[in-house]
Amino acid sequence: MNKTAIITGVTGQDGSYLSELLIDKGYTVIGTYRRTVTDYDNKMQNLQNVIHNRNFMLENADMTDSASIYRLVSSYQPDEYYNLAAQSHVGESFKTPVSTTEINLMGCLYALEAIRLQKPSCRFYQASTSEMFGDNIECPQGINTRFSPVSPYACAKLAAHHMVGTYRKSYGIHACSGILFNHESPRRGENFVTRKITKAAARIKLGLQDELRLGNLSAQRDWGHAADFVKGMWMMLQHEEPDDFVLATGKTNSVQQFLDYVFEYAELDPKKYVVIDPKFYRPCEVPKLWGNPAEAMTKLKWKPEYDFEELALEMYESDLKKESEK
Ligand code: NDP
Ligand code: GDR
Repeated sequence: MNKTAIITGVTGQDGSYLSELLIDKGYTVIGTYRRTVTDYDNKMQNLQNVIHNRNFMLENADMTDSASIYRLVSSYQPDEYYNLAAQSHVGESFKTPVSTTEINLMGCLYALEAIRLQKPSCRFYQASTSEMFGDNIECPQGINTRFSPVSPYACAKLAAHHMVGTYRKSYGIHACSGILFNHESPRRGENFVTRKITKAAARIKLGLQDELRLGNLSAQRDWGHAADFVKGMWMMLQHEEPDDFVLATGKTNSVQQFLDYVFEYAELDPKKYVVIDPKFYRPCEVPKLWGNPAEAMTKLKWKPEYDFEELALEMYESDLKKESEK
């Protein structure tokens, strides 16, 4: 029998790639989004490849509304539940610490409780994050590295992470946390640094913009492609033993290196266009993320296919096309 999966946060970057993957595998996908008064078409932009598929359904739900999460699990009795919904911007979480915590922690707890009470055999995936390693610069960071979160975003995600482990141990729920390092794509939100850079480079190239304002260029990140990472999420839930896994490429680059690579490809001199703006600095920074995905590679046979250069160029080319068609 075909499986049914709930994906919260389906309109985001990962939700859209995961929907495509699951539909290709024959799943029925229930994707949740939160209604806003304006901009429905824009919200659905990432879902163009699945939105008309008869095995894809959209449901309205808010992660801060326990009743809506409970209703979803109760009515669809899912085989798998992927909790991707989050206030996912680290910098923004300093400005909205309470709502970030409500969404990122309580949303996870509501789902775990709904599963425990309504469908305990449902397998659960939680979107944990390398931000939980925070300012611990032990490198590379792996499954046994000490957590040291330094933002409201990461604190809420770490509490949710522990909640997942607690439900697994206490109730035997097949619940897994994927500790994912940064992953990007042409569908990345425009206020994350990679997309901000590729979009600006494209617009500068086309004469539509003449300045790019950025914050800390020395931060280092382990950047992979979202399409590779959603495969790892699915693999975690197919693994017999529920466990936590790190997904990363195993390589790290600075924001400056990402910037230089994209601008050089676009034949632009970053010095002419980039302005450092303190507005984009965070009260506390995560200086270096560099992941060790050894367990995922051996136990799940997961392996990322994209490298840093392919990722950056795909994002730039996509932005160049979008901006020139506007
Ligand atoms: P996005 O920001 O692209 O997507 C987040 C999704 O969550 C959006 O669909 C958003 O909808 C939804 N959402 C936010 N608040 C609520 C709410 N209150 N109720 C319902 N839905 C809500 O994130 P990504 O796709 O990049 O990431 C997916 C998950 O993985 C997130 O939990 C993120 O924290 C985590 N993660 C991401 C990594 C990355 O590098 N991309 C790395 C590690 C973890 P709306 O449009 O309405 O805001
Ligand atoms: P991050 O991603 O915080 O790692 O979280 P982001 O792209 O926002 O920042 C990466 C690094 O770039 C520096 N930076 C800037 N960042 C933004 N957004 N805008 C700027 O102008 C800018 N200038 C420099 C940041 O200070 C930071 O060091 C992402 C999110 O997807 C999280 O949800 C996820 O959990 C982690 O990755 C792993």
